[in-house]
Amino acid sequence: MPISRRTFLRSAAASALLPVVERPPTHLLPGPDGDGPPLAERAARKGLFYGCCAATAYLDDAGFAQALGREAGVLVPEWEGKRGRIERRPGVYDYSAADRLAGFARRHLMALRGHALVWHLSNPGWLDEALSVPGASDRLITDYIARVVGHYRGQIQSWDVVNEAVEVEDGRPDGLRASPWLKAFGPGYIDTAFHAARRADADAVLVYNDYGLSAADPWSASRRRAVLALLTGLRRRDTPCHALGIQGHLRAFGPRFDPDVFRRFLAEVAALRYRIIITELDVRDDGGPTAPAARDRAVADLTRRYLDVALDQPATLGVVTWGLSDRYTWLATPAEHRPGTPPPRPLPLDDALRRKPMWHAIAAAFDTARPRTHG
Ligand code: 9MR
Repeated sequence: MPISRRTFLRSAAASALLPVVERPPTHLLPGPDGDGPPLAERAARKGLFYGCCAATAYLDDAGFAQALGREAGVLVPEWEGKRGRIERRPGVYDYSAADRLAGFARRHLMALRGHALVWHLSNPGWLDEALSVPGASDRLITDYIARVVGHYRGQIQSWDVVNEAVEVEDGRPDGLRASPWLKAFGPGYIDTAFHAARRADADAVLVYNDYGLSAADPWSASRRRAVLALLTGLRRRDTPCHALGIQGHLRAFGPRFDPDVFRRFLAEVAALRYRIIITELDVRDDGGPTAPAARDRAVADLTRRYLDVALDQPATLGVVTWGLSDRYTWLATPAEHRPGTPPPRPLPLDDALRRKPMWHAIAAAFDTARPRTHG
């Protein structure tokens, strides 16, 4: 049953923190699969949001673009919002690709997430060089953020301001990654970035985003500890970071997922007064049975158990999957996929854009989530 237009508009905002995005009634119709409303609507009914990442190349695929416009209420540039794409030459900003994604989002009345301002990967070569010069200026952070966040001011629901700053293996007591940023400026670069983002857009939800926070193994436990320490410090210093982005790259046949461990972590994050966004959900399905149906079941089962915990935490605002269809996933790239093994099926729609068990798992998790009562 389609929800009322008013409910949709209110809940598309996901919280008082997020801007309302208006979508026309056509978006409330069931998809061609005939098995009910899209994920964006199911999330919005509960005051949550659902979205996914995409790249401009996928928009040229008409079938995919249609599925994207229907299922997702939030769009995230998969890589074309990164510095290596936007500032290829120092001080020369090229927003053409990210703007095309923003235009798609606008036309389909989707909200936009920004990803990612300060990361150790996908940077232009000149930047790594500039950061390695002794006495480098922190304007290498603040100028970029002022320009890019300023360019999208008013269009972005939430920004991944700092991405993946934790790497316990680097051996620092604080668990921070010995990234070019940290080497140039010390741990304060994280605060510098959030303050710059806040100055450039006072309304966007500012997010610290990281991976390896969900499973029960010791490696994930050490990452959780480091992230909690980081969030505690940011809060103590009154740094304007509003939410933790939990990437959620899961493994169906990997380290055990323990709902209680994850639940406790979310509660600790919420107790520090952070909101939570699941920002890059997908499920690796290698290392188990090869039959697609068995893999799909395992992926869906883990997705459901994971999201039931995530959505049970009142601080959680929404869920973004890292892609929509198995047709386009980073897990199929040569760096991630072993030749001769079955193509990965980590996302809600299969490569023919049909809804998979994972889609139904996400739908059911939204359907059973407690409604949010944002002001
Ligand atoms: O999926 C993204 C892929 O297309 C890019 O080539 C890659 C490098 O920019 O980044 C991938 O997305 C990553 C995200 O930005 C941060 N978390 C891990 C994601 C998967 O590597």
